[in-house]
Amino acid sequence: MGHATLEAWVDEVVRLTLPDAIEWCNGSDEESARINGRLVSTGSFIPLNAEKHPNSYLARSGPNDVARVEDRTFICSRDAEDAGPTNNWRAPAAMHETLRPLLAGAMRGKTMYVVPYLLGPPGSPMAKVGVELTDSPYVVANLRIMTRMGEPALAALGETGAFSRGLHAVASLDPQNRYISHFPEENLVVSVNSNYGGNALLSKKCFALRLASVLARDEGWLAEHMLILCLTDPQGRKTYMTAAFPSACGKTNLAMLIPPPRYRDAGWKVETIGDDIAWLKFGADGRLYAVNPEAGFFGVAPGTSYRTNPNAMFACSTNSIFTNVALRPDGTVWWEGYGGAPPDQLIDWRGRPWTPDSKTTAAHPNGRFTAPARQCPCISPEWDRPEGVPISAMIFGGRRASVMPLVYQSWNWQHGTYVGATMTSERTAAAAGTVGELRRDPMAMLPFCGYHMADYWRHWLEMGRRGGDLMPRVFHVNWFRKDAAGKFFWPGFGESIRVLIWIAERCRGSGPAVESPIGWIPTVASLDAADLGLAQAAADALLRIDRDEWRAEVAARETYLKSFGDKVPPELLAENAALASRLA
Ligand code: GTP
Ligand code: SPV
Ligand code: MN
Repeated sequence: MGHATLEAWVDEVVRLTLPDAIEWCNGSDEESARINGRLVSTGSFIPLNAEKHPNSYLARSGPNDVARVEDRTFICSRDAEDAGPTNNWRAPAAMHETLRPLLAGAMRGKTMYVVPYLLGPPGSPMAKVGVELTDSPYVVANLRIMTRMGEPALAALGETGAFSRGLHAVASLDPQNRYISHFPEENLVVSVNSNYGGNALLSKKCFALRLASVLARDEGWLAEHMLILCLTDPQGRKTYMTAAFPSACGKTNLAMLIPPPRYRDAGWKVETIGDDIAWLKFGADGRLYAVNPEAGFFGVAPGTSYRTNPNAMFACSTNSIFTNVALRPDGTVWWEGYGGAPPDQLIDWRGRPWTPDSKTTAAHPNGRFTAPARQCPCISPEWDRPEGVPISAMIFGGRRASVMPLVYQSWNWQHGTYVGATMTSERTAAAAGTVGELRRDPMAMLPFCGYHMADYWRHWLEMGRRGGDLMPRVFHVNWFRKDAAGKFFWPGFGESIRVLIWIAERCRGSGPAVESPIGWIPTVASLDAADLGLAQAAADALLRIDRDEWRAEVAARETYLKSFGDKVPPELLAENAALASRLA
């Protein structure tokens, strides 16, 4: 028996987009082989070296279709006020009118795939079903890695189950007519004219964050742009943490951290539960539990190496897709920061010959790997636990060359909400825009919050009132502070274990800290960084709170918060005023 609502929607989309064929996906190996074969035969997939990268492929996107496009992303709520000042808004009826001619006949000559997928562990009370209709076999191949696609979704859906709808048409890839449009009241996303990442894999940012954040507001939970990790100490005690960093600011890397030998030998361990998105809900014991809605990683390739993140390198060594990276003559991949000297000869991400003398990068800075989470050597055995894992710490962070210390702890949930709401980070290549430009990115959710940002802050505060003292402790980190020569003070990657250990100790109520105007900070000694070879001045600078810089920061935050008008929660203005007086 079928699902009448789903079938009716499929019929409606078929009548509009006029595909030549329809394929219902079940996620089987046989189906995957067939779709990958089709991608190879059309040249969309280049099979990689069968020994070094079994069942793996390289894909190249359109050169003007390489990242999320925030200016082409729309929240089409009935009321403009619900989208808020940080989102582009269009009236739902007007957007449907705009989309109709772009979709009409858009799938002519193509196959439309019906892709049911489950977000969250099977059997989890938090799991949700989505269905994406797409004419892109590349999207299907990616969704098969990124989600629990096919059977697990159909089982959860039954004949009457609810699902979120995503309609995706590649169309002509015309950037002027590119629309990533969300209709929260219809539980619907429509994406046309892009075939890249978060614009086209509608399970990811479109459903698991933008639509889900609206569901979370209405149902009393949180949908966040956060990694989830487990830190195990030498006594075997586990501390579960989430961290929200903006795109390309280190979530995947922190989630897969390998402690340096001294810590590993002592018994410290980090395991990954998720690297990009967390759904958090109160458990029966009143604590906040997190699940990873995804089943794969869509990770930034450049900078990923056997030195910086071996776990990611192993995860994407087989059954993976690489998009917009460089190809070596032997059918393996390469990117800037891969490690070692650049090869003499490459084919760059656009398919052109490349040599170390070339003026352009070999890989696109937002080139990515799509890899199954279960292949990650450090994946937690609890990563698909239906009930999720209880979170003790939530960490915010961004790229800040100055001002922000390595780490500090907020006083409480309300102050932590303020710390998240006032986050600022340098822009990266993950979205179209000027790389390096400083911008506010509250909770790393600026591009992903599906409703009014100030209402979202209210929802955070409301969650805190419900959770009371059982809420996670909230921290802020910055791996990207620079010295006068522009070099990072902090070695980052595995060495950041020291910061996680301090955080875990603080969650247990121990761990030395000094009170600063902005929150508790560790002492240099408690970071156990003597072996890092940091000069004392650098070590001090990592934790320095410069009052003049901070006074300017607080003034800028006041302007920012007040730009949300009446809607800004008074608690956040009060926190800013309190910080101002502590700095005075
Ligand atoms: P999205 O998938 O876009 O949401 O990004 P992400 O937050 O998972 O970022 P990711 O971990 O992929 O890191 C992005 C870039 O930052 C990569 O080039 C990393 O090598 C670099 N990076 C990550 N952690 C560190 C760190 O501790 N120090 C430094 N200097 N660079 C880092
Ligand atoms: C991000 O940009 O935060 C990503 C990649 O994780 S994308 O799926 O394109 O959103
Ligand atoms: Mn992301």
